[in-house]
Amino acid sequence: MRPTSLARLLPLVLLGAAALRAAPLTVGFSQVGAESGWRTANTESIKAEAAKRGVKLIFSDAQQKQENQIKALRSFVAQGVDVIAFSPVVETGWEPVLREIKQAGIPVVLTDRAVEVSDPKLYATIIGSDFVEEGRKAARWLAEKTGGKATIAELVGTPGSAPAIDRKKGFEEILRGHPDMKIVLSQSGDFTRAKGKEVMEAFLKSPEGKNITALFAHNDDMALGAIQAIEEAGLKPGKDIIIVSIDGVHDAFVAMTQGKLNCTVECNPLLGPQLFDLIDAVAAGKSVPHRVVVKEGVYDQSQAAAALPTRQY
Ligand code: GYE
Repeated sequence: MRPTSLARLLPLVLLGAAALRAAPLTVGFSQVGAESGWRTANTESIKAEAAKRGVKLIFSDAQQKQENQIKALRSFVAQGVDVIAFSPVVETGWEPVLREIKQAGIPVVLTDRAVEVSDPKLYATIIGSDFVEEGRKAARWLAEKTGGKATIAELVGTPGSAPAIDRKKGFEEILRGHPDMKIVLSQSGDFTRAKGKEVMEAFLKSPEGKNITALFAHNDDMALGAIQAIEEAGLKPGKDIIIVSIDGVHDAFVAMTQGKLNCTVECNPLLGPQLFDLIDAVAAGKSVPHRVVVKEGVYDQSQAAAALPTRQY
């Protein structure tokens, strides 16, 4: 080839490279479901951020079932997405599909819930909350409020999920320092309002239920369901039974201003911007921290009215 024709070709080659680099990222995202106010806010944050950045998002809702998530992950591989992100319903059972994804050369970014795997390199990074600390915060607040004396019912999150396991762990850790605080009833309400109500109804009818002075719900939605059950049983939520839950969704703040919920420990679902920063970095082959933790607070009734107008979820 003569040098003149090479010179003519060069701009075309450069243009092609630029076009390649500018091609929008395709990201497959498998969400847990739509079980709670937290989850709705989380989904909205992720979709809005993808749209803002011009990312092609293939979104899939697992309806709280691991088998649906595994199917979605395999279909992302088949579609050849650039990055796979997901919030795993439960902690275990991910090794085979994560290996398949690794073999396909697609990086994985976990968000919100963690997995238990023998090889931490099966995913690039996880961004989410410290659920153990959230459980500790709930117990510390309850110990302070009750002077270290409480007969507690616990509404547990989805069995096998990271937030259910870790929140219980953190809560019980603090309880060990308070011999007069005891959990007498504990059952899963699957992080939903309907289940929270149903299980609380059963609690209140049981012999141990008659003595409950406090409720620890692993999320606000279950607490809100339980509040209905408590009212229907002719008791006063927030007074006859002190209630602490986790998330900090809008309706929890409303319930606090009404005196029905006593405290919510914040768990921030607005992870979209940080999640896509990590996705972009991973797609560009940059190194990222293996774990990114979100900062969060604790709110009780005395702060609820002032905080309510500024709550974003
Ligand atoms: O607390 C709950 C949701 O994984 C942190 O899942 C999340 C939890 C959240 O259903 O409301």
